[in-house]
Amino acid sequence: MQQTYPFTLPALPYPYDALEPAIHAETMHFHHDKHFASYVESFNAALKPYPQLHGLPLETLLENPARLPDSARCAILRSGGGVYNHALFFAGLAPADKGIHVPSGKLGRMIAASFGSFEQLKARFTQSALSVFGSGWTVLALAPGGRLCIINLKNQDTLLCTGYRPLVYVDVWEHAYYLQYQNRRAEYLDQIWSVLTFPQL
Ligand code: MN3
Repeated sequence: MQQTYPFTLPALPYPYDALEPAIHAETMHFHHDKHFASYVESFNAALKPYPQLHGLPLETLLENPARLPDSARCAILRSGGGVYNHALFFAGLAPADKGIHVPSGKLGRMIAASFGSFEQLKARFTQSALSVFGSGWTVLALAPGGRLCIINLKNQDTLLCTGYRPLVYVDVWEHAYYLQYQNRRAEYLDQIWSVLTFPQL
């Protein structure tokens, strides 16, 4: 996010109902306009008393925990992580008829080399996302050595500082699917592939 304090909620790059039937408009409204918005709000509130941090972009703030004031470190990392993760998640979704939903080119070849096939990546990713205990995220990431891996993140942790580059992000907090799928996380994970997009490497 190329923003500094005060941060604003990025608009969805597609209409609220554009991801149906995988993700219904009602879920998108709550998730984007309430949950994501409240992370932006609490991030700004945590930064407000510290003018020395106001000129720094989100990534810089999260990458340098030691620079943050002791009294606000936890609040800034949690709320900023929520802003960062949701920004990546929503930007990584697209209507079924737009964006790359089946990886091709270099990434397609890397997936075949690392997982055997796209179907096997999906199975492994789903298994990992089902194993998230409590709240968190599942991410397909490029490791520093160029290897692909699937990583679960707890709460609003991020991959910043790790050297891993996130490629595909899935929110597995219950608020991401409960309205539509209730406890059926596996069904949400099965449906989300039709709207998840892959970058061109
Ligand atoms: Mn969420």
